[in-house]
Amino acid sequence: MSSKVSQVKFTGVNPRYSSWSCRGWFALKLLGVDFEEDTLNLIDPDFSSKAEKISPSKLFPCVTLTTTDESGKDTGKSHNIWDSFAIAEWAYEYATETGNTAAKNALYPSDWECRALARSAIAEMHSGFPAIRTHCSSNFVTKRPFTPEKWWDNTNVEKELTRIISLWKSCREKYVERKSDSSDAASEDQGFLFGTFGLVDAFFVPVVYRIKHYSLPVKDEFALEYMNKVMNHKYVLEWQDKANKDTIILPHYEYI
Ligand SMILES: N[C@@H](CCC(=O)N[C@@H](CS)C(=O)NCC(=O)O)C(=O)O
Repeated sequence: MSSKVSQVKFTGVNPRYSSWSCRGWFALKLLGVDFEEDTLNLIDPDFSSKAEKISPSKLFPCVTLTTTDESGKDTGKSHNIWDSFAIAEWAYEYATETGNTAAKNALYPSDWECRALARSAIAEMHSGFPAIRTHCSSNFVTKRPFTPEKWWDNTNVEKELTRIISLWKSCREKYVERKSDSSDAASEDQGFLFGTFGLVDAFFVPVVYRIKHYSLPVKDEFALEYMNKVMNHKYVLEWQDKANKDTIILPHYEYI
């Protein structure tokens, strides 16, 4: 018997800090479904017991789906999708299965060559860049001056930053090439990596914040322009608002 998604619930953690939560949340925004939202607090003494009831890995974001059967009756079952990349892939599959072409094209580029590169860029972001993650922990609110003596001079942060900018450029080059080669690839060009703000841009939002909020030295014109576009996108501004309203301070992400 086939089941149908009747309700989508998003659970994230501390929006002031959680880079992974925002990526999963952007995927649902791009999918364009109505969803309920809940936020857990990493320093709540009951975090672990609350987390294990929702996410099998006890890591967030996690999306919980409620389903109905063919007659529209609640199946009484819920399905959890944890990990930002899994949520992104589920969103694309759901848009595809429900024939929602607008959402499908909002999530990933319609051209397969662009889509393959977008997925590779997301995967590289999802599993890579350990130096930036370690030394510039995610914080959507607090801005710091550039302090090279702290970690810039003796870590791989600069190398990773160079790679990130080169990855952004290769996405953009592929998009421009495919746009002129194939009418299928020609989404409206708003200057994002593949035209409009999609999953690939969403996965780089926390990196853009790290660059801006740790005042990392970026001189590349394209990168500067791209980062400004990202920070002014409506979903990013919405997340920024959530982060600004989050008053729970996690000292180990704040006073570094
Ligand atoms: N690879 C995972 C990482 C998820 C992750 O590490 N989430 C952090 C918050 S940003 C978390 O839930 N931490 C819980 C804990 O530290 O107990 C993803 O992409 O979703």
